[in-house]
Amino acid sequence: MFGKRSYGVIAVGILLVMTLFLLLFGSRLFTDIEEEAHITQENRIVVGVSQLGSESGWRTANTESVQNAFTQQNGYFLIFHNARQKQENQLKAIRSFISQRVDYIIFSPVVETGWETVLQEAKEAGIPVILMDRKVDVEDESLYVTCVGSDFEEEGEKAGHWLEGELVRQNRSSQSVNIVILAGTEGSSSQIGRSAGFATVADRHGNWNILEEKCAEFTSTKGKEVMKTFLRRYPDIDVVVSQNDDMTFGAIEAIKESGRTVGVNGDIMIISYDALGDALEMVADGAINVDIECNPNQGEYLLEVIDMLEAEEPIEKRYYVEEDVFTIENVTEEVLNGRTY
Ligand code: GZL
Repeated sequence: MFGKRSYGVIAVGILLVMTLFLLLFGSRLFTDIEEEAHITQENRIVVGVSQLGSESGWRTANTESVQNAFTQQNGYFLIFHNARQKQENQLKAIRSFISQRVDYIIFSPVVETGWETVLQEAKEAGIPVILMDRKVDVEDESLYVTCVGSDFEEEGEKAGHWLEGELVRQNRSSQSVNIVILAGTEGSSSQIGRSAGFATVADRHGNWNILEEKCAEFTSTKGKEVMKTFLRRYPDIDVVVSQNDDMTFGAIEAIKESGRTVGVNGDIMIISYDALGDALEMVADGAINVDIECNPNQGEYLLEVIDMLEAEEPIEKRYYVEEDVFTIENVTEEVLNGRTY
């Protein structure tokens, strides 16, 4: 219908109209978007979160709970940073939150020490700091408002108490028991607390021999590697205490590859922490004897704390999340179907 020349004229005409539109309204268009972003950010509470990494299934669930809590719909502008297990990355992230003048800083400290200076900087900037999951070891506790997390020492004691009861049940409470411990990130409050809590109970039993405690970084790869070392060094291990499920998964692989068996009817008892859904399946199957829950769903607790701070209500120094202990006796279908992580 139209010759080639006509199509060319039409194309040039459309280009001219579009250019004219952008010249007249383009700057306003972008300004509107920018202002909109600025306005929405202005009307929202800006929270800077430094997450320590993504080393485990627990950490993934913890991150999801934070991201599901601090949403635009809930009135928040979330700046989220993953430090990939490095404290220096967390320090950089916190300083960038300070320079961006966020309303709140939340972080899960990868280790307990080395935070005084940056927390002092946040305090001088008038930005409240909330600890998530793990604690910091500081002289001046006014450097942070509160901590939402677990009582790791209690978790360690729960593991010890379970083993006490189990050995009585097996009529082995006076026999020699050889124990190895896969520890989490050295210097993290979860590792410090769980090790201390279990040791408190173990110290009451002269027949419990802790052959070795070794860091396996809360990862399944390292858990398998360290367990292989333990199996080479100690031919008669009775109990593995693994400070998270990811290390447990790796350890069980190593034990099975060595020809030994695990769990309720196995050679080696498995005590684990976190209570991830996949691990609870293994509790139900009898491969893991007991799993001490560590609840990663802290987003709602953090949201409530900030609501209280916004309303200038009094704040506790610590808020503990609810946690349970799982064995084959209480891991029901309902529990398994109800797991959110
Ligand atoms: C516990 C948390 C630990 C988990 C691990 O609160 O700090 O770190 O037990 C995670 O799975 O890596």
